[in-house]
Formats: sequence, structure tokens, C-alpha cells
Amino acid sequence: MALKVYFAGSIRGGRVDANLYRRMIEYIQRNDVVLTEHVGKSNLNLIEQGRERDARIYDQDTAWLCDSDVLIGECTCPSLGVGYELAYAEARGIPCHIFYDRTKTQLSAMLTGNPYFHIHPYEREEDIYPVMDKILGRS
Ligand code: 6IA
Repeated sequence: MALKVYFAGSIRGGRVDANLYRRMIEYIQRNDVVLTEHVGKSNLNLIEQGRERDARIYDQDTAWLCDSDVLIGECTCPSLGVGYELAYAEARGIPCHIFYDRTKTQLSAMLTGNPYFHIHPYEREEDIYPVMDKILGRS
């Protein structure tokens, strides 16, 4: 059965890796369901829309998180929201897999120091996909 994947990636933290998110999302979607496809879109409105609108985003995202089988996060570009989602998922026992490009950043010790998280440093994008196959039970 298809897995429900919560893909987490930076939005207001910066969109420098948006195209990478899109490719990772498309890869997951070959066999599985991504609840957060918008994270990979190129035309997101990054401007704060007021607390009411953001409350709807928060409610929807936390509902999707609770409904997900696994969280896959790309954490090269630091994001407060992604950090929050990781802690939220951990508190609910949702497995969390974190990818980051070790040639570009050092991950927070609050993630690398927490044995709950499965951490996958990579150096080339093509190294991501075989690991993703294992996470998604494709190999
Ligand atoms: O602090 P950040 O904005 O970088 O947090 C990014 C994370 O929070 C992502 O993994 C998303 O799941 C979630 N998130 C942050 N902003 C939004 C959002 N904004 N919509 C959905 N999830 C969000 C509105 C964009 C909309 C026009 C598609």
C-alpha cells in the first residue's frame, strides 16, 4: 500500500533549494503519496498573510503530520518551521528521515544529537534516491 509522506522543506526560511524539493517530491510520488506537494512549488507566496491565514496553514499541516506514515525532510536550508515539524512528529512517534548536503551546511546539534532522528548526510543529489528507496521500502 502507498505510504503517506509528509515532505518538509524550507518556505519562509528561504527557497534556495525549492527545485531540489520538487525533484525529491516527484521521486516519492512515483509510488507513494506526498501530503505536502506545495513545498516543491516555485511560485509560493512567502509574505506573511496575518495570523488567521497562518493559523489555517498550521492547522492543516499539523493534521497532515498526524495522518502521515513518515516525515522526510530536506534540511540543508535551515527553517524554523521544519524544525518545529520534526519535534511535532517525534512527539507523535512518526518516523523522521532528515537529508542534508554536508558540503553546504552543518546540521543543528538538536537534530544530530537526537537518536530518534534518522540522519542522511549526502554530497551529491543522486546519493539521496537509493536511501529514499530503502525508507520507502522499494529496495
Ligand atoms: O519556517 P518555514 O516557512 O521555512 O517552514 C516550512 C515548513 O512549514 C514546511 O515544511 C511546511 O510544511 C510548513 N509551512 C510553512 N509555510 C507554509 C505554507 N505557506 N503553506 C503550507 N505549509 C507551510 C503558504 C504557502 C501556500 C501559498 C502554499
